[in-house]
Amino acid sequence: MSPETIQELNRQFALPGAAEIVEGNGRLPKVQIRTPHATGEIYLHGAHVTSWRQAGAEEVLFLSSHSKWEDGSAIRGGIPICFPWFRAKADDPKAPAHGFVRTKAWQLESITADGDTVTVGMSTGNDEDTTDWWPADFRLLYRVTFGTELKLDLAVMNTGTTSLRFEEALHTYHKVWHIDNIRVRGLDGVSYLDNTDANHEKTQHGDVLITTQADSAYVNTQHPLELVDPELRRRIRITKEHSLSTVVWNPWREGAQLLSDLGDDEWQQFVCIEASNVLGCAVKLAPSQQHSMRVLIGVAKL
Ligand code: TA6
Repeated sequence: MSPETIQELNRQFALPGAAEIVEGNGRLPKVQIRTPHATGEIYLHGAHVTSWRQAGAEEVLFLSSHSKWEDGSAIRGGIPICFPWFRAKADDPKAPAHGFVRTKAWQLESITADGDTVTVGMSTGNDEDTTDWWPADFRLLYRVTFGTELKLDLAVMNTGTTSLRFEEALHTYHKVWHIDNIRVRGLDGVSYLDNTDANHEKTQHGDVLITTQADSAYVNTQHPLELVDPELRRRIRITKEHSLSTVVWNPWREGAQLLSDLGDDEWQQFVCIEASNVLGCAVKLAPSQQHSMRVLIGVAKL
């Protein structure tokens, strides 16, 4: 993006001392947020949150040192937005995995401050590229609030004249000290589809420990979760609204070897915990209807 455009965006949206648009990796524009309680950043590319931390605390999100930073590619790490399908598109193997909104520039709509929080609003919608993949009229409005908690609100509007069926996921890469020593609490007894085992349905017993490749879609669950990291001495609390599924993923060594945008051994430094509406929990939206999925991420000391 040209410096003039960044200058123009700052003229329209910057909050001096709290939020400004700067040139990020790959010369992609990002909104940089600094408040007395937190810092964070979100790229216009994919409306992709790539950092959030409470003031004086450790980064909460993982970001690959080998990520691509270009139009048409997804950033590896942070919070990719998966829409309007999850994983491969069922009827078109050539379609981009996880849909087409995480690999394109969104429009910056607003930056507002409320006390010590800053909220950034971005939007995208159908265009000639998207209708090639998915013949639907839609608009997404994503609002991210950076404060002592991180609040995500993804609103989907059906702006067409026919009903929509879509999947969505906020594919959050949580930074961990080492994958061997973390656990995810809150899914005990919940059914999940194991994508490492032909999506067979299984039941979770106790906390989720990651001891091999994990790719589990927990279905019909609105439970709040906790990611416990003894070495970082913190608990990440994840609560969600209007999300009926949660996906837990780590590629492990063998899966990571297939990912050119992940550094050596970086697979040990994250776990994805994804608030979502996927597989049997996909959303149906009548014309003019709107659906908002919300996620609240907080940090507490262990
Ligand atoms: O959310 C888990 C998952 O669907 C895995 O199956 C794996 O494909 C992961 O997403 C990463 O997908 P990506 O297209 O970002 O490499």
